[in-house]
Amino acid sequence: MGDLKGALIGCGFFAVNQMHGWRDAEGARIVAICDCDPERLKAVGDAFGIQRRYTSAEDLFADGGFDFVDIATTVRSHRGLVEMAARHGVATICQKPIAPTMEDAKAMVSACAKSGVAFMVHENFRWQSPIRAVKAAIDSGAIGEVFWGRVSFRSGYDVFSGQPYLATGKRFIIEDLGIHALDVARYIFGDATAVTARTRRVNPAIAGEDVATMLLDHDGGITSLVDCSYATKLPVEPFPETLMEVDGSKGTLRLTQGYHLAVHSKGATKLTNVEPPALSWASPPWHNIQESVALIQQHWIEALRAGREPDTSGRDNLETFALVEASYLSAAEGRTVSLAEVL
Ligand code: NAD
Ligand code: 89V
Repeated sequence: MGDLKGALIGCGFFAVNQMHGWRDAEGARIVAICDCDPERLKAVGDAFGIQRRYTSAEDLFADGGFDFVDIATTVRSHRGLVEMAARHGVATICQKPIAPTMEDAKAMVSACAKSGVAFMVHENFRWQSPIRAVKAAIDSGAIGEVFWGRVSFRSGYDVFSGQPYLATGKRFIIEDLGIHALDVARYIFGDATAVTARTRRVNPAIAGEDVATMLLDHDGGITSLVDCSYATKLPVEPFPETLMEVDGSKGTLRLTQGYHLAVHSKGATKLTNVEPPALSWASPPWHNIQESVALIQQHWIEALRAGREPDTSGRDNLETFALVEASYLSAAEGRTVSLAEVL
């Protein structure tokens, strides 16, 4: 079977990781790229040797010649581009956050379903190998039945220099980063039914909230805490590590800074280093995220070829996006919000 052909739209800050991932992927390659900014288009086109270049997505789709599109633009353009792909019958990956509103997100899922095209949200944090190691340890039964958990991302890293738009939106940390941690909570503890959230802005130079704390009720009775901050100045900067604590009926699990996994069970503690490999193109400390980009892209290729729904399909991601919407609503109104209110 020949390689799947892909086109990438949006040649910005993060897309470079995606282009590296595609270059190394087995079974797919990028044949065309698009960005409305000609300089960014040229930089990525030259770096990755892509000749077919477009400044307009309409022109890209009109010319066609690819099996899927990878949308790596910022959130405002997601709905228009996903609907355009659906109209052209092209399978689609879209970066997180899926959309600015639940109405847009649902319309995108529905457009792809009506056209019969596969649709995956690039929600990569659950593909990080330390998170996979946590899941495997729980699935092994070592800590028994899980009843409590925490997903934590606290940092003082300057994300604004690489992604200046993050400082300007009314929404910041839940929409951009908390969304990953909320998805990890779903992946590990199951779907949530309600959320209680508190937010605040510590950094006066940005428009949105940079600290958020979310208490989740999960379907199976598990309670989890999802907390994130970009206002936390630690002696050793943990960016971009997601830390975890899980308590079960027979033991506990801790994923601590430095990619240390401790599984405590039957009176013994097993310590494992779960640091992800730094791929040849990686730039630490981003190697954790970068590895997960390569893994989710490989998953897409396999799912598309097998005609299987990808793990983070648009349909699945509505549940994660609902947690984002419910968290903002909860924080604004100071009450617990049921997911059914926003879904
Ligand atoms: P960016 O602003 O650096 O890049 C976006 C690019 O898209 C720009 O070059 C812009 O010119 C182009 N663009 C915008 N609208 C377009 C359109 N309609 N047609 C063609 N080109 C268009 O942004 P970024 O930091 O690379 O973020 C892009 C997306 O990636 C965001 O949704 C962000 O949340 C997400 N992101 C994800 C991760 C992750 O780990 N999954 C990490 C960082 C960013
Ligand atoms: O993963 C992301 O979406 C990034 C960052 C880690 C900087 O928050 O925007």
